[in-house]
Amino acid sequence: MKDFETIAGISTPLVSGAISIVRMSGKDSIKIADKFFMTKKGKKPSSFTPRMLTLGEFKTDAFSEQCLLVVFSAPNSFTGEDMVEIQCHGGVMIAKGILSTLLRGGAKMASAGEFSKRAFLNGKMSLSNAEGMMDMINATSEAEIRAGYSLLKGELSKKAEEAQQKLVDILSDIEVSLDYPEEDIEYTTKEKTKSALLQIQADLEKQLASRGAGKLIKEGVKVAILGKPNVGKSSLLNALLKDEKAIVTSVAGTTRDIVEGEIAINGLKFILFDTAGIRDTHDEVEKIGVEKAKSLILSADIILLVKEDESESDPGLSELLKGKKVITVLNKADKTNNYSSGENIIRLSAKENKNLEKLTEKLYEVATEGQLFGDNVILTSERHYNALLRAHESIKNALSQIDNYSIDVITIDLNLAYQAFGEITGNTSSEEIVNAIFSKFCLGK
Ligand SMILES: Nc1nc2c(ncn2[C@@H]2O[C@H](COP(=O)(O)OP(=O)(O)OP(=O)(O)O)[C@@H](O)[C@H]2O)c(=O)[nH]1
Ligand SMILES: [Mg+2]
Repeated sequence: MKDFETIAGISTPLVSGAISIVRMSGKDSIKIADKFFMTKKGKKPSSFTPRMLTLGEFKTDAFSEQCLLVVFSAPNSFTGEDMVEIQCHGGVMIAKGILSTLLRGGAKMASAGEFSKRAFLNGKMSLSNAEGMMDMINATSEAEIRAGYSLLKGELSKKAEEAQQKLVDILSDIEVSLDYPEEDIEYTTKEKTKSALLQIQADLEKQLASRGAGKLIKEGVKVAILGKPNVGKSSLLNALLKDEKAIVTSVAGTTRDIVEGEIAINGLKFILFDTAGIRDTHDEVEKIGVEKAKSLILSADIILLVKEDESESDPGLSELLKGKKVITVLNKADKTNNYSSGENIIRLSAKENKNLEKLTEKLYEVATEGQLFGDNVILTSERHYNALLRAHESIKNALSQIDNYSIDVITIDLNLAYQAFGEITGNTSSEEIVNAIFSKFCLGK
């Protein structure tokens, strides 16, 4: 374990609440706690049983606080170092008073993510475990939390470690074959190496292909609601949101600005954008709205093209919609009482809330393309994607050279691949990358 300075920070949000937690990590933390905390019977933290909450009095210059303290001794703590956690009454000033007392006692103020960074540096978790933890903390949908949990559990880093182990095996085989440079050994080594590399390549391709789904999970699926004026776009938005968010009137051209709202379907986040009805207009404000609606098409993942009836003429969007995922919504089905739906055509009534579940099912199906967010690793992070892309490139290079050159030529590429995998586990990442990742964490985390 490395020796770092003892740090202290407030780990709960700085708002008034029921309790706050102040914590310290580092070899002096228990010694510092001894200076300020004592039980009724005069016992100090250094005599406490680790992992047992103990009631006592914490003395600051300004006040004395009755609170709970728990000691963790290295390496059995979150950071792997000696740690002290103080659970005091909530409220900003009490926690701040305790923190400044600890700083006076010799602790250094923890920077954002420093506790987690120490956990990583002390080998308590891999880099991608830590990123998974942060993803879980910041998750706004169930799919995000599931993906974060998979990272935290180490599913991705396990795969990266396995690939690294395979590369080490290959590299040592090559080493051996170079020491015994008879033809046939090199030949069998080449064949063995090739099949091992092809296996790594296939695994990588599967993981890289999950990036699309990973983006949707992290950023949400962007859905633009488009159509002519008065077809019921805003009514549809409101019905999906179960909220009267957008203004609905019988006047064509009601919506001008883009109105946005979020829903979850099967735990996946969808961001809905209601837009101005598309038509030629001389109204200056409406014109801007129509342009905004059209430009939204580019960034949307799915378009809901709302119509009142199937034979309705195209509102002049067909060029723009080329190559996009479009679901046609035939609204106001209550007028005809025909709710039959076809492939990518859903009949519904936004006003009467009928058949909306057909649409949400369809949205999920189209967004995920039938791909299940099951047990597979899903790449939600651009950093991981880039690392695996580099690993893939190096493996590809190695495979393209293996038949034409002496086998030692590929060791350079194999080492590069090893390094790229190591950026996921953290065993080859530079200090800069590590710092950048942990600086995104909260203070006190
Ligand atoms: N019968 C029936 N009327 C509907 C339905 N959905 C919307 N309407 C009516 O259609 C009119 C227009 O609805 P909006 O939701 O404002 O339509 P819009 O497409 O947003 O219109 P613009 O913002 O002007 O482009 C309103 O009078 C709604 O009450 C529906 O499912 N059935
Ligand atoms: Mg509208």
